[in-house]
Amino acid sequence: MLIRTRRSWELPERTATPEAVFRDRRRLVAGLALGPILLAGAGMAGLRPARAEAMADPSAKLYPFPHNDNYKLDRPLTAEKWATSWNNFYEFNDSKDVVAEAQALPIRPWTIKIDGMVAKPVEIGIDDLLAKMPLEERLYRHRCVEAWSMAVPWSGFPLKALVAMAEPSAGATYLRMETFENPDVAPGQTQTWYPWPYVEGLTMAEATNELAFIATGVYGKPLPPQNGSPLRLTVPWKYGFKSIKSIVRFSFTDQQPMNFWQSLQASEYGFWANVNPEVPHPRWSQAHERVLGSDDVVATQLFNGYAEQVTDLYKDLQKERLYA
Ligand SMILES: Nc1nc2c(c(=O)[nH]1)N[C@H]1C(S)=C(S)[C@@H](COP(=O)(O)O)O[C@H]1N2
Ligand SMILES: [Mo]
Repeated sequence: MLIRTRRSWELPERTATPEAVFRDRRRLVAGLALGPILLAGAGMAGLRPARAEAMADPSAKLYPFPHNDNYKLDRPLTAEKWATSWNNFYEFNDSKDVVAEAQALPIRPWTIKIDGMVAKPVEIGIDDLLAKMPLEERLYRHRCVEAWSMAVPWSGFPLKALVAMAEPSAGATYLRMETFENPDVAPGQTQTWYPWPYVEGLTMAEATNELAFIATGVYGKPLPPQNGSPLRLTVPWKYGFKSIKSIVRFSFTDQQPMNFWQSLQASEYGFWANVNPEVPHPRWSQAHERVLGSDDVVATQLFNGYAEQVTDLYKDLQKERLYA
C-alpha cells in the first residue's frame, strides 16, 4: 500500500475533482444507493483476476528516441516519480493512485484499428506501427482541467505521420480515437454509469498540426501502463482530458465525435477544451495551476503557452465554445 503525504498541489476541497461529483450524481441517477455497490464490490472481490505484474515491453530496445530541440520548456521537468504516480486513468480507478491496478493492462499483443473514411482500413500491431513512424522525443507542458500541471519528456511520433499513413479521404473532417474496453482488467469499466469506452476527437486540422503527438514513451523509456501504454495522445494546448490513453482505434469521420467527458457533463466539458486562463470552469478558476511535485502555483497561459502554433486553427471558429 502506497502511503502518500498530502502535497500542496493536491487539490483543496473547494476544487474537488469534477469526477467525484459525477460519480455520486451518476449513482443517484442510476437509482443506486451506496450500500448495494459496496456489497456487490465485496462479493466480486474474489472473482477479480489476480493483479498481474507489469508485462515486459518489447519496444524498450528502441529507446531513447532522438531528441527534437524545437520544443522548449519554461520550467523544470517534473520528477519522473510524480508524473508516473499521480495519474488520471478512470478505467482503473478515480483516485489518481492507479499505479498498482494499471499494471494488469496487457500491452501485447496490442492491435490498433484504423478505419472510417480512409483509402484502406487496416489493423496494425504496435511494434509494426513503431517501425513505420518517425520516432522522436519532445518536452511538453501538460495542463489538467483540475488546475494541476506537469512538464514531461514524451517519446513518440507526430500524429500527422499516422494520418498520412492512413490516407483519409477528402471528406474526412474529424479524427475519433478510442481507448481499450476490458472490464476484466480495468475495474473502473465495471462502473456502468460511465460511458465506456473513453473516446476523444480532434479536427483534421488539429490532428495534423505539428504539436499533436502520439506518445509511446516518457523519460526515455516505454510508457508505464498508468500513463497510457502502449500509445496515447498528447495535445499540450488542450486540457489534459483530451490526451486519450491506451488507444486501440483511430477512425476518420465527418461527424464531430462525442467525447467521454462531454457525454458525462456537456455543460462543463466540451469538444474543444483549449486552455484559457480567462475562461473559468463553472466550478473553479483556470487562472493558475499547481505544479505537480513542487510547492509552486503559476499563472496559466492561453493555449497553455502554445498560442504561436495553434491560434490560426481557431480563427474561423470564434462562435464555438473553444475553451471548455
Ligand atoms: N483512456 C483515458 N485517457 C485519459 C484519461 C482517462 O481517465 N482515461 N484521463 C485524462 C486526463 S483527465 C488527464 S489529466 C491525462 C493524465 O495523463 P497522465 O496520467 O499521463 O498525467 O490523461 C487523460 N487521458
Ligand atoms: Mo485531467
